[in-house]
Amino acid sequence: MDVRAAVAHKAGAPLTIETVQLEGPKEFEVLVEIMATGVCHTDAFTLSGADPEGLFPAILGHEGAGIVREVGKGVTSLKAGDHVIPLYTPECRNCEYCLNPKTNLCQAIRSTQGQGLMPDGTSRFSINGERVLHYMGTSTFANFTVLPEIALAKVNPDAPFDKICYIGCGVTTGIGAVVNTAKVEPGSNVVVFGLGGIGLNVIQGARMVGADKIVGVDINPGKRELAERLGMTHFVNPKEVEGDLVAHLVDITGGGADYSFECIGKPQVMRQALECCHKGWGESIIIGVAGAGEEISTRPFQLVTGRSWRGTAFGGARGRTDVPKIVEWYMDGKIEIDCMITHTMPLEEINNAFDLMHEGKSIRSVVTF
Ligand code: NAD
Ligand code: AHE
Ligand code: ZN
Repeated sequence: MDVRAAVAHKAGAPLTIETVQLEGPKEFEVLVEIMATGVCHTDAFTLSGADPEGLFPAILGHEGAGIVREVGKGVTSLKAGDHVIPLYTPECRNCEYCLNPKTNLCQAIRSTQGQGLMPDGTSRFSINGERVLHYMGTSTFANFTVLPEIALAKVNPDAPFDKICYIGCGVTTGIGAVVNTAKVEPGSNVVVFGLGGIGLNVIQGARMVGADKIVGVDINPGKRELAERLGMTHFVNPKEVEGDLVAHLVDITGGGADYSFECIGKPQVMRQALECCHKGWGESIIIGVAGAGEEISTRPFQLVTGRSWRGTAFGGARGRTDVPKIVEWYMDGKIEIDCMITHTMPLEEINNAFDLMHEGKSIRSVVTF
């Protein structure tokens, strides 16, 4: 079938809106009509050329919501008409990783997914017979896409697509990092670096679990107001701190953070996030994604003296199990989403979503089809 998609032909170039051919779902695959998709910083990261796994031409996008239109042979858990959220971290419930409660990183299809291919090693997308690659197994910057059954969470059909698409990455990553990965306890002091689409969800997650001080750090003072609304108790702009930022944060938290979260993707900030943690027990969680060749460093003494460095993907969430629950949290008013969706636009204006992100003017832009 012909579909409308934003195609990334090469690194650093704007996306182009084109008609693309999409093959129907094969065995254990599902055709989904995408109704809305968010634009995450990771899409910009891959488009920039900094992603070691970035391949072109591809259809980016991994924060979508839509409706099942057709299921391939062997699909049993979904049917046409079901409302779904695509999962870049699938949940097969069968692999060594899914069977280990310590991780959410299902590996059933990870190798083909990283090559921009479906599990059978081929792509469903093409333009005039030339292959176009999938991205993160989701490719939500198209009005139709094909995904493996294990990469779809079935959600409440009353939930609005243009809001719950954000649960496909940002909301789940931020809240999940607090709840699943760090397991922040009530009364903890938390420092969040980067108050964008991910960091704000870390903040609302920290508020939800009853954190005490929730310190937000961002070089853009425009992020302050929304962060305060979502639960931030102290704001720090590193550009306005006289002296050492880490010492300042240790001071505000009365000895260091119990938990810190890096939601930017900058190795030098990751170091600050680790070093502002409390001696003896502070844990720093890396969420931000850094470019090819970048590395983190610190004095080993930071770890010897009880701080620990950890990371999280998709907030440690098991998508088919956890994503429908997070949709219910939204429907029940337990978490906020609407206030973070600052812009909504048609697919034709998707490049504007990237511009707004780079200019620091948006939190989340959502494309509706
Ligand atoms: P965003 O652009 O919305 O937010 C980034 C924020 O960081 C902005 O508010 C910006 O002003 C701030 N910032 C930039 N440099 C800073 C500095 N030196 N000090 C303090 N603040 C600074 O991005 P996002 O969508 O929130 O994504 C954040 C990061 O998380 C990206 O690296 C993205 O790729 C990554 N990410 C990871 C996962 C995961 O599963 N691990 C999931 C989603 C996103
Ligand atoms: N491909 C990059 C890393 C990108 C990355 O870390 N992606 C996160 C999700 S970011 C969503 O916005 C992730 O899920 N990582 C785990 C995984 O298996 O990809 C690289 O450095 O190669
Ligand atoms: Zn993302």
